[in-house]
Amino acid sequence: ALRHHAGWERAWASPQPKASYDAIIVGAGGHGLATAYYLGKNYGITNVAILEKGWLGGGNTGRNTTIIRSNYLQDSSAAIYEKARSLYETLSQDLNYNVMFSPRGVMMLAQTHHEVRGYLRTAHANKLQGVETEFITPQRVKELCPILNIDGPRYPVLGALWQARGGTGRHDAVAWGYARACSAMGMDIIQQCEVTGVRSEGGKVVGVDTTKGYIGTKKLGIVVAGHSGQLAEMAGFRLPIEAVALQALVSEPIKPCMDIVVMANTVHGYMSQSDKGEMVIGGGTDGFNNYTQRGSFHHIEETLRALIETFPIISRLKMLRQWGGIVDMTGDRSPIISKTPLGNCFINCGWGTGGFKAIPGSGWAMAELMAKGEPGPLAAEFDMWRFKEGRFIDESVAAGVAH
Ligand code: FAD
Ligand code: PYC
Repeated sequence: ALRHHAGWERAWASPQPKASYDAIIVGAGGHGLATAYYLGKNYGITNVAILEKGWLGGGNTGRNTTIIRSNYLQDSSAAIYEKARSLYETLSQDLNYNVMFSPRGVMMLAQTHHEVRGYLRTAHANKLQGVETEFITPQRVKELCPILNIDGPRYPVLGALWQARGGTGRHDAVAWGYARACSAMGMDIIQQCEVTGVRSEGGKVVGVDTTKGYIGTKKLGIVVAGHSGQLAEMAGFRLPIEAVALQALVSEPIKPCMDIVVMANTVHGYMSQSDKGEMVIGGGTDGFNNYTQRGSFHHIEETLRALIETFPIISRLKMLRQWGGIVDMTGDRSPIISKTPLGNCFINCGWGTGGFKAIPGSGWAMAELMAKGEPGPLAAEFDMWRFKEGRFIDESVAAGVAH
């Protein structure tokens, strides 16, 4: 059947780099591509190159478990994650590309009294922020997810934070849809093009060295997730970011048995079912810094042990695939969307274990920052200097994934 694909039109062009651009984005993950897209769509800036050292969407964007929600505690977080979630609602129509957004509902189990208090607080905060969530009883948990064992054995389910409009999307399609739209606007997506240096004059960025040669630019956006520290070093500043591996795995496909997403953060595991029937599973981050896109072995055991307690019916499932991504963790578990010490050089990073859900909102805010040179309301609180000044945006509970 593949020979019928021979005449298919490519979704995006693969040009050679021009000598210079109005803006260069480093990193063709979801956040980099969305930044480029909204630069074009919202500000008419289309003389843009997106430089990618591997293949587009091959970083964390193509490696995540696709959970989308906006049930964060702090106002600035709720604003940007809810902006992203609401953009996801119409993203397929906006891009004319099916990103398979599935608002099937996301449930975060409360399995200790401390967690009950924490999630009640989040539900109250979300009400004030206009984000629809609710704290639900164990009986409602069981109704929504009959395969869940709410009695324990280690930690009984005491309730859950439920966001009915949260869900999942197709991660590759998000990258591909934005890429096609960027290419259609005349932007250059240049894969296999690693940025190896950042050049400046008079305190302002003037271009980048790459494996395809020097490319000039008036503005630079660094959007490289786990490699942010390396790019920042090239641009002459340091970031409060740690790179660690986060892994996921999928089972063999089975009949539909679960139509929501469940996160069990006390026992450290979460699960949803893909359209193909595979159970999509993940756990916590590695406890040490590393750049292996793999993750350590003991986490697989710990995650599966936790999920077998929570969902006993998966105990005899075979696992098909396992992989990891390098996530960029900040101390307060919130992102950085910021100007930098280098003029006309901007950075978007620190989404850590939770940035897939944020892609449209993050791109929207980063495009505004790059176009205007100053952050708009969505990005205003997420500058990198908050770590120096102690203005933390603590989201360690809402991040959901064990760190
Ligand atoms: P990436 O997609 O990693 O893109 C950065 C790109 O920069 C890469 O393609 C890389 O090759 C490129 N790059 C790096 N250095 C250079 C260079 N020198 N020159 C050129 N290009 C360079 N988030 C959620 O919201 N929900 C989830 O369920 C979820 N699950 C996850 C599960 C796992 C296993 C992992 C690893 C992550 C998960 N995340 C989740 C987090 C989410 O995947 C990330 O926050 C998000 O994808 C980051 O996107 P990005 O575009 O910033 O980074
Ligand atoms: O941010 O919701 C999330 C998430 C779940 C699993 C990994 N990240």
